[in-house]
Amino acid sequence: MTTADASESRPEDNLIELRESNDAILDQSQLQQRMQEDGYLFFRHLLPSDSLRELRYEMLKVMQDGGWIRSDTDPVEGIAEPGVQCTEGDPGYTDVYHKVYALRAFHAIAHLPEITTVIERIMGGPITPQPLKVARLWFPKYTAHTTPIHQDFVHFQGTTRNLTAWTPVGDCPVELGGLAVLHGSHKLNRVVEHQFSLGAGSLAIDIEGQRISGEWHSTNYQWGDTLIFPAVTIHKALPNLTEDRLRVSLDNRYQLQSDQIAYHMTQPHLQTMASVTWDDIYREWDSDDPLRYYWQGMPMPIIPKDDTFGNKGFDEALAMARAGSEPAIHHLRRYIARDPDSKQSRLAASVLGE
Ligand SMILES: O=C(O)CCC(=O)C(=O)O
Ligand SMILES: [Fe+2]
Repeated sequence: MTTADASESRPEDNLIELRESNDAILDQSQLQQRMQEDGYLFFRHLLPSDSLRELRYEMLKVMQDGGWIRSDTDPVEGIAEPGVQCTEGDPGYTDVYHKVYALRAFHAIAHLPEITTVIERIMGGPITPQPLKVARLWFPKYTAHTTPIHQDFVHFQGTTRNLTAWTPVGDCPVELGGLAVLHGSHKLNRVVEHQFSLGAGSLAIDIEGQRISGEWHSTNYQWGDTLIFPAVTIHKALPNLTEDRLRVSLDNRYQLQSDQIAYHMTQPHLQTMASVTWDDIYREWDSDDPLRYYWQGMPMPIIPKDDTFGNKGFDEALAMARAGSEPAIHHLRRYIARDPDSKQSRLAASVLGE
């Protein structure tokens, strides 16, 4: 996709262009067949760019007011304030993130018919966007914290047939750090072992160690482009290598209304990091807004979250920190900064001798 001389070769130089499926968008069996072949479907300009442009302004204005975007710039440029870097797990991230999370437009995008009709066609029955929506606000050159190689099931659970839809809020060329999928990896048809890592979700797959191979597919994303994949497709984010631009994207999940949902997917994202409630999120919304608690009354059974994956990663971080691993120490310090009295923070403090 991109070329570079060998001296400046980077992992993303070996990317293969995503297969576009706009030509098959109305053809259910073609969509299902391509999903079966590739482990993803990719559509150019699926979401309306006027809605996304409005959303981009609103999101980046909140980030500018929160000190993340240079105050002397137009927020839509997404130019990060020099010296500011934070990510999921940092208290400073959650403060601004939950202000972005309160924007109605951010939730509404996932419900647009442009996407829900396509998801319904792929899944073949009545679907719903899951209540827990996600935004990723990724600082430039903060590459140790790039989302690592993973499968979504370990984080979002419910069923492995759930679909994720990833959309940048703005153009997202490769160097800004878009999403890449491991072509055909869904054919493993199982959740593979994950271990502790920095980056969103804190869990990564060691694909070499597990002898999993394949080609990485990605693209220079444009406004409205949407990548859809099931919860066992292996994927990762590319590093944001730009000088000064923030990467802003959405990843929302969809399920059949008849399928079960894990409890945490009915709650706001990063809730455990800041104990935010839907009433907090909805504070400025109209009281009769149909998007408030829209899932209540839908038939899906709610099941408890399975903490096995996360607990294993945390135990690995403890062991690695004991052995002096800097990323693991950084991870444990975040727990302590967030909530020094939690059980995990006390374990972290005893390992770090703090
Ligand atoms: O955007 C990112 O950095 C991660 C997104 C992701 O893993 C997903 O959409 O499932
Ligand atoms: Fe993911």
